[in-house]
Amino acid sequence: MGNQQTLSHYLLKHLEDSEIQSELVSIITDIATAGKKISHEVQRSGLLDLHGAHGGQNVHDEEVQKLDDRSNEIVKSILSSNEHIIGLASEEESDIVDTSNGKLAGFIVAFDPLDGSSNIDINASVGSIFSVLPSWSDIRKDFLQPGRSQLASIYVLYGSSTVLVLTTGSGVHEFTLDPDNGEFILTMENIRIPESSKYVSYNEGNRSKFRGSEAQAIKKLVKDIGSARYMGALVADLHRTLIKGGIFLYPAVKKGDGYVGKLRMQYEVKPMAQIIVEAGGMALINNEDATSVAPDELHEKVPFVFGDSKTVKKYQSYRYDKK
Ligand code: AHM
Ligand code: MG
Repeated sequence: MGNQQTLSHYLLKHLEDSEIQSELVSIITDIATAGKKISHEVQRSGLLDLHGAHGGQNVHDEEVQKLDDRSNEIVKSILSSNEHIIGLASEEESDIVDTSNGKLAGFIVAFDPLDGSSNIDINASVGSIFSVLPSWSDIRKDFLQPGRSQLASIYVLYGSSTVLVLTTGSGVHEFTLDPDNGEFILTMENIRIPESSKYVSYNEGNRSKFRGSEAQAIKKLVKDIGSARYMGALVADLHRTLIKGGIFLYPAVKKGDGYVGKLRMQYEVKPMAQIIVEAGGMALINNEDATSVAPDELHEKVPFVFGDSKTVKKYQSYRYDKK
């Protein structure tokens, strides 16, 4: 293949007008390095005894897998030595990691080191997600900025090939890892979500736990357009939606006396919402634009719906319009 563009060349050109070009290039390059290392481990997980549970639970009371733990260590060790990054927040850590060394302003990164843990042991797709934000002094407060304040949102999908998809606020671009030379190569520029599609994606097993109005809306949607697809790993479900269109829903499910979301604002919802919106789609938390909602706390979980605009609007009309 002639004229291949590597991620670093692309970023230098793409960000040439940005006042924070060198900082963003450095941070995104480090994220890509972490992605390469995790991809390497994911591919060898069966051989390296990295399948199965680690034995502990994370802050969300979920069983931590060995690869979750390993991926978290990889990201932490690479990003904490980046001079521009002053704080990290991980889905697998109970609290923020301060990497400021006394610096007052810089960049903070929230990440889910390995999303879709239930796919690890079965050789199915998993991914990593990163959200890059500016920070001025109070790291803890600055993590609670809404999605539209993100300087970059990135995911790496470890599928049949490893792809890195990013936005820095001007288009969504995909890079594929060339296993022969270890470079991420530009494979899709300015991805736009197809206008509509027949795919509806949600965990059918949760349907009886949805609110009545939600279950009704989804039933109508499936009847109207539906062909079901669900990978159980957000990065993979989102990548399909980005390329093929359709809608993904993880509505609130009944727990005790109330309803709770599953997906995490910082590590999943904010960065994925920015990517979807930047590609021309829509992302919702309840009935609000997901990129404008500010989290109340670090590990907050919310209901999340996203997809091509036509299908999301159809869902909104079924779910929220008063008859
Ligand atoms: P994880 O970060 O522990 O892997 O959980 C997040 C995952 C998402 O990737 C996916 O969209 C969702 O949980 C699937 O949940 P469920 O198994 O309830 O359908
Ligand atoms: Mg996750």
